[in-house]
Amino acid sequence: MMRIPSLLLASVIAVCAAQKPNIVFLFSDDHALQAITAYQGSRYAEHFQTPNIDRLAKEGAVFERSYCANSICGPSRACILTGKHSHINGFIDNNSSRFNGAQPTFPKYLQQAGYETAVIGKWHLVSEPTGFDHWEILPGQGSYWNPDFIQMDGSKKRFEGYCTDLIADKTLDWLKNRRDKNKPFVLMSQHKAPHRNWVPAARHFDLFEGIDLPEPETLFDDYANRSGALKKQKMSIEKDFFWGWDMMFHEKTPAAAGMNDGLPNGEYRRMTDAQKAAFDKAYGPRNQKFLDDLAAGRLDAKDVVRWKYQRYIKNYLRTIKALDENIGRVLDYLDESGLAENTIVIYSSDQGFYLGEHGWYDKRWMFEESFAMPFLIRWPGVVKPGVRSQALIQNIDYAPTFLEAAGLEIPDDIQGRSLLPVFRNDGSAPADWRKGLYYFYSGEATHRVAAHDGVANHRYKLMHLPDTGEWQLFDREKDPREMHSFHGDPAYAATLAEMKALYQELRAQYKVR
Ligand code: SGN
Ligand code: CA
Repeated sequence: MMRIPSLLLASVIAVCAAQKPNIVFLFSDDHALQAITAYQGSRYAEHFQTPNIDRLAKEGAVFERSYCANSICGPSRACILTGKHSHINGFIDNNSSRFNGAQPTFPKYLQQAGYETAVIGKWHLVSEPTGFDHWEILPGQGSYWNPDFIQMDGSKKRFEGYCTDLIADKTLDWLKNRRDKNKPFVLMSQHKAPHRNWVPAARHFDLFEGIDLPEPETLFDDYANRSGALKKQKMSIEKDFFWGWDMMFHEKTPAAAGMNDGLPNGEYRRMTDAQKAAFDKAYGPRNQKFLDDLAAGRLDAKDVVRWKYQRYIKNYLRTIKALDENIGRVLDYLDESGLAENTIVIYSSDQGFYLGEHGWYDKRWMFEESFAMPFLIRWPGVVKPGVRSQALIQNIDYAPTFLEAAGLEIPDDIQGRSLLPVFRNDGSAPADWRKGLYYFYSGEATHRVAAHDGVANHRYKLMHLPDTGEWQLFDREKDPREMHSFHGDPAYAATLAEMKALYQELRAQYKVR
């Protein structure tokens, strides 16, 4: 038999490996579709754009029917890593779960296939990352200002600066200087922004000053015509914000009686004196004006809700401004280095979020704003630029997509489906694509959202609340804001039966016990 010189063999392997696409997974925390201009219908588009994230839409595809399997941080991330629903991967909720890092994940499969793997930024799965050649993560939720990062030796290091900038710095440093350039790679660059408590970078403290951002139509939802559970959770703009933590007051600023109750402004406490001075210069006078108006009786109860909404949404979008700028820095580097050509770039976030819809902030409910997840993908030569896909996709699909992209077999126990057939079909779902999505939320104590699970297809959504035995049926074509459950309406009897059948079918398919 002819012997192949080992140098030649090594270079053949290197060439084959080089053809495997790199994967840059740009991820954030709680970024709602309503705050991405590439998603039509961003109500803020007149005042606020995400030009860098939008680049991925122009050069790649936007998935308009992209959803999570469990609308909360740790669970969504566990679904992404494993390609399996929460009841299978074991990370059920944020309060009691710990990710079992011994189970197979897509980074592990790729690592075994010769990829170099890294995760930088927010992790939030309690146990340490496994399957990564390099990692540097925020402890738990992490901080916006002067954040700590856990190092691979377990130690914690504090870095001065703004978290979003620092995560991008570390991402670029890994891409430029730290990785093994002979290997294809997968890099998960995962931001804290725009998670609560929405503290901007100093350069954005004044963005949107002097303007009122549009309010959602349902800011003053009365929760009629739906389960009584909608009145019980604690995530209302009116009642549940802390003046310090969420509304940017703090001990050293004068406040009305009782206003600094509850959680203090923890980010302010982390700042250096110079950072505090910049913060006070921006927020001090605005806080004072609010207090003066309040004291003078110029604000009624609804005006106070409106003021809180403005404070909230402006800070939320300010944190996204820094996020978008930093996504731009990474995309620029991929272009300049020539990596872009053979790199899959994704932008996504662990779930959606309420930006005042139904009077809420936060997530957890299967209602559209928090069930939906952004998903934009650029993959030169495979994903056609400018595609807007209506295929029903879910976060359990990412792992099998990455495995197939790397030329690997998809193990039978993975529950998601590779998106490659959708990419090859210019964004249209192939004939055998899924007809519905399964969703589960545990009902953990934080924010007291009721436990529920359910199914959704292109038009209808069925939710089941086990604590009360209630069914809720929504018709997004007739009622896109989900203000009315039609479960008891005789005109919807056949639809209800069909959706219940889909619910049973998907629960059986996904082995829900
Ligand atoms: C914290 C937040 C909640 C948020 C959870 C989960 N409160 O508890 O508002 O729902 O995280 O968020 S805070 O007062 O600590 O900011 S998640 O993104 O990790 O799922
Ligand atoms: Ca989150």
